[in-house]
Amino acid sequence: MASTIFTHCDFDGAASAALVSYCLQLDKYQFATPDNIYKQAVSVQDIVCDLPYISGCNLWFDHHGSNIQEVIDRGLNPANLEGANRVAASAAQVAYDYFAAERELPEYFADLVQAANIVDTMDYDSIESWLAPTPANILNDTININSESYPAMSNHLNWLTHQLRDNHLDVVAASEKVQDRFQQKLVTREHDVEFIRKLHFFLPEDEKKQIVVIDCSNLSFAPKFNKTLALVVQPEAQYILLVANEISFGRKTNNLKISLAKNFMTPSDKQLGVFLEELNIGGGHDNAAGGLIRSGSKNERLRKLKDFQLDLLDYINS
Ligand SMILES: [Mn+2]
Repeated sequence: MASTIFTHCDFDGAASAALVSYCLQLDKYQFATPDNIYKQAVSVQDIVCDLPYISGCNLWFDHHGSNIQEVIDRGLNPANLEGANRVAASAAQVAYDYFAAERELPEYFADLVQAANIVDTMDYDSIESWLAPTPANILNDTININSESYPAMSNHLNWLTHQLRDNHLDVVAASEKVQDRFQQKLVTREHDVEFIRKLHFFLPEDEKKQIVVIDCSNLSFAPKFNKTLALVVQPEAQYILLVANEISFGRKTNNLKISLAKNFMTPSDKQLGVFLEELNIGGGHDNAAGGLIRSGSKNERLRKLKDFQLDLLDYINS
């Protein structure tokens, strides 16, 4: 039976899968998130890239310290697992170094790895360079457009991974399909920035205007946008807090979904994931984290959100 490459549904996921696909001559890809990979039928022939380790898979390529730590916590030695894992800027870099040690790789892969490193670590020194229409940014920005369904996005990622396996990323970025998606993306981005401009605010207690808050909990719909675009409106803010209703079975609940991110240009040493874990409402990484504030009524929700915002402000100022 042919092996499947299970990979993350993002740019690094596509880039690392493209490398593995070329080197092992496999062309079946499945895209997953760190959460839903555990529900996928990963068999002993399969390869996992840029996602948590799945016991018994054939090869694993990853660069996330948290995933490597999880392997250690499970009583396994990461060094003994087939494939390659170490903390690095991208899974593509880890896979590249693994295969380059034993063979000559096409030159275009070096550029692909460099692009994955920048995109996956948000290694930009300005908003302009983050939004600049470089081939890497264009490919990354067009992975999901117009709130496409997951199957539609997977379909695009499948095409993209094949393209990146066989071509330089500049060629793929210049293709009609990607350029067409990019034009659509620019239109929605424009809308998203205007939307954030209208909705954003700072807490009165936040004298230094550190946390830009985007509260969508009074909206009747669930907006889908990249909250980091708040930095276009407020480039000096250090943190972005997005608040939205939790939707369950198509209905709004009284619970609030919160997500937090740092300004990628000036990241502090605060651990946002640890902060949410300690409040017992969520978790995540140092630079980005998310959680759920549970409440039984609208009043409780308002009170808990206010308490949370003040806790966050305290933590940031501590
Ligand atoms: Mn990655």
